[in-house]
Amino acid sequence: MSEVKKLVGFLFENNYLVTPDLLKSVPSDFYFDDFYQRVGKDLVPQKVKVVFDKSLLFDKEVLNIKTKLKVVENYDKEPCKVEVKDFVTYYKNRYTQLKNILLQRPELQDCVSINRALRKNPDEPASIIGFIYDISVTKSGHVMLELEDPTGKIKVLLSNKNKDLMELGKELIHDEVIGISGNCGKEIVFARELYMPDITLQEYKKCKDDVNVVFAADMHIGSDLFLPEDFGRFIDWLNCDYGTEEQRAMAKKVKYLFFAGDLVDGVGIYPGQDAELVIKDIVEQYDLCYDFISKIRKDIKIVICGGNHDALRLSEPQPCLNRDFAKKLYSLPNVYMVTNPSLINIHAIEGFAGFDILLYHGMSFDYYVNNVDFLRNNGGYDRADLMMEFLLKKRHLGPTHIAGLTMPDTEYDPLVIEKIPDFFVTGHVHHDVVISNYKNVCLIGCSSFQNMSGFQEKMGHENIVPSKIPVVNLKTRKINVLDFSETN
Ligand code: D5M
Ligand code: FE
Ligand code: ZN
Repeated sequence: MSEVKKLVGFLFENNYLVTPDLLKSVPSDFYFDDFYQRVGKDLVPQKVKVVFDKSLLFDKEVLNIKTKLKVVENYDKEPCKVEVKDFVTYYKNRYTQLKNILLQRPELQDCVSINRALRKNPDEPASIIGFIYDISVTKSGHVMLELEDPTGKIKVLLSNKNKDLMELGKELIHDEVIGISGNCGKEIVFARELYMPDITLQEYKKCKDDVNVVFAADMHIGSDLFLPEDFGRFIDWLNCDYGTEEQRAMAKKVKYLFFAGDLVDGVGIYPGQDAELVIKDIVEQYDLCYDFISKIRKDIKIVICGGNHDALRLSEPQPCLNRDFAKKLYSLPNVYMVTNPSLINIHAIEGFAGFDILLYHGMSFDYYVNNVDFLRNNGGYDRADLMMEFLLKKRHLGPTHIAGLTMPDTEYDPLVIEKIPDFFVTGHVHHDVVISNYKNVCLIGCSSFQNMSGFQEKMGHENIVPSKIPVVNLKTRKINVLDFSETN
């Protein structure tokens, strides 16, 4: 007799309802004897027929794995009136934060203020740390920078004879903070070395529990291009109700799920959006989002941040989703609302430090793809991982002032990447999932659940690939990408 038949007989005898849905949920590795020892022998026979709780079919070991989630950094300040002088304080703070990171390098220990470097004699060595105020290429092909710190501005020459400097020069952008060591000329430093705040090599962590974490973004619920069937299949898979046996086994181990923004399409986000909306009310858009997300197993911890389509201010950091608009989502016990960006620690259990996840929607990518040749010529929007690497080197999520809108916090700059994460996860681009590793930080660019828009087509996006989901195993660090599209 098959294992499933034994189960059906047993449930029937004890007056439990056997539904087709229940039968579909029986795990591929189901053994009746195990089930009987675990659950069956303690089951109370029913007087009237009742539905059997299908979660009991799963191995208790997996279901009972403890999970832990802590929001490490969230930007939960109340909005306040912004004045021009706040930007001055904001940039001073950013300078101090990034300078402190750069000062961890022995080569920059004896750095001086720009004011002092300007007074040095020709040929004297000097190290300085400053914002890039200007970048240009001289007639003879050298890169000329102008660096600024709170004491002044100075020119810095990157000679075209120095190949390493020329390579680094390709990645430089306005307003990032760098360190230079070199020799002084008259009101100029001839650079010998250029230092970015960059990250150091990280420990490649693995945990002892066989658990999975899953990343998604950009459903754009409410848009006529949202893919409800695909998203529905994803939810069914999470509930072990969809996919091959192997895929369902993978779903069973999912304990954490992250959404990296643009959950809904929003209202009034761009001119003429109304015509492309099937749901024109923001609350109804979030309500439909709730209808999907509320179906997910409650033992999965779900983290949500907003994006530029969510009903939030565009200045970064963006606050958590609006409590009135997304009221129903807030009612879910397993949902954690976080800001964009935020840092979340998962699975810090039994002496293990857990994994830090930097979650960022990715709005600043638009500026960098369009303005940095180095990024555009190396895959542009197809390579969210290169953009993440680019930002990690600068230790900032949007260094260039005109790259996006910023809330000028007067206490510290929350967009500085102070703590180096284990995972850096973004959405926004809607291209195929990208996975990469930079100094052992796992970089993941999510796909979407929205078909290509007219705007994306006009902007020349060729690789819009919705409905793909990366599944990361935290024990092995193996990553599988699942495809929930219809054609799959
Ligand atoms: O927009 C995200 C999508 O739109 C993504 O595919 C990039 C594309 N996009 C957004 N701005 C630009 C610019 N400036 N150039 C090229 N492509 C762009 P979202 O509306 O957030 O879903
Ligand atoms: Fe989007
Ligand atoms: Zn977006």
